[in-house]
Amino acid sequence: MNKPIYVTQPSLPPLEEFIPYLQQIWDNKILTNNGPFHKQLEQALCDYLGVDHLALFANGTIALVTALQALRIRGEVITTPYSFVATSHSLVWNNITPVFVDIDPDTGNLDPERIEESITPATTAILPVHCYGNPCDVERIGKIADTYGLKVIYDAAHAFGVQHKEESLLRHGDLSVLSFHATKVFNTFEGGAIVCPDAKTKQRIDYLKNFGFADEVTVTATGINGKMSEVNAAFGLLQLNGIDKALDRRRQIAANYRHLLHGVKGISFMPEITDTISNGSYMPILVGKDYPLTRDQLYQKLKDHGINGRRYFFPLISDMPMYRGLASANRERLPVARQLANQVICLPIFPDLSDDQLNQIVDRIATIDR
Ligand code: T4K
Repeated sequence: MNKPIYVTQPSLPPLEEFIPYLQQIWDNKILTNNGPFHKQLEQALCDYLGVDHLALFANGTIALVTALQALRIRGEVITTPYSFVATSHSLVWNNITPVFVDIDPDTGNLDPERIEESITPATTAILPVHCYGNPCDVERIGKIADTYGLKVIYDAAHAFGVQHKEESLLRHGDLSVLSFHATKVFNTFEGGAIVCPDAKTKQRIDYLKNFGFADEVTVTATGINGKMSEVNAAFGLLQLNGIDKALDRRRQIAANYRHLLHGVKGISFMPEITDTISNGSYMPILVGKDYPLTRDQLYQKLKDHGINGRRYFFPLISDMPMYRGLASANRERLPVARQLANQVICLPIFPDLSDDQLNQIVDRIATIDR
């Protein structure tokens, strides 16, 4: 069997390129707490992403938890069942009740048509996800939020570098939260960030991620330790040098998959979204009734051949034991999300995936009897 291929693999620059960064950390002995690399990476990411303010975090989950704290969100929050568990977990860690709303099958994102019917007097915010980097309907979500006086926090864990209508997708909503986990298009081993529009909010977030400290003796809030270390920040700066090339290669692989799998009966894709430059973060295919194998059979067949796709996002969050009891988790309320969760396989996509590997994957899908 060939070497296993995983759903993703982080791109790593040559190790010797990282040594000078480590040398600087060894020389100045600042390991964390808003050190020089941390400051540099915050600025470099604002410049690269085209956003005004960004606060680095130790990971995306603690950034989500803190974003909800920063805006003092309480009560109920409307969110999607079709995501990684961290989205809903961040609500529960803040004693907030997630209210699951069904999704749009073309994007995997919250369906704006279904949001208003779930708003109650306890609703304070909407927490949508730009699933697979597909932009949410930011205009309509923004309008609903304005009408009902709700905050919007985008879980943008998949959306690094996505441009929508000629600007960063991260400029929408009150806050956007990024993940820089090893499996993401831009990684700092572990890491994350909150993107915010104004300096005052950024300051509150900076206090919250550092136990609430405003200065040596003043604690302004019950903050947490969510800081990114200098090693992670230095690695982020190095990674940023290669990000354009990495995104280009991802987009090329996505286009190749679409081209090569076009016409395979029973296999389809989500439509490409207009006015959007995607980041090729995930490569979801939908396995339909016309395909000779079920989704799970194809998933297993690929696995047997060393091709480790993933069923992101199966099971639905709303079907997990800790959420199942919620009224909004009722099976009948989420038919589109359920259907998608039962159809999707995310195929391997990462910059170092070779054309040979890609052809091998396509061949396994297109050729049924092997
Ligand atoms: N919101 C959304 C919408 C998210 O998708 C996520 C994370 C978050 C919030 C939370 O952000 P963080 O707190 O994680 O920053 C992975 C990731 O652990 C998770 O970050 C990610 N979403 C989720 C979609 O995928 P798993 O359990 O599938 O990861 P794992 O360990 O099975 O990795 C997948 C494959 O990647 C492996 O089979 C091999 C490869 N891999 C993985 C790692 C960790 C490597 O080659 N190297 C590595 O270091 O959750």
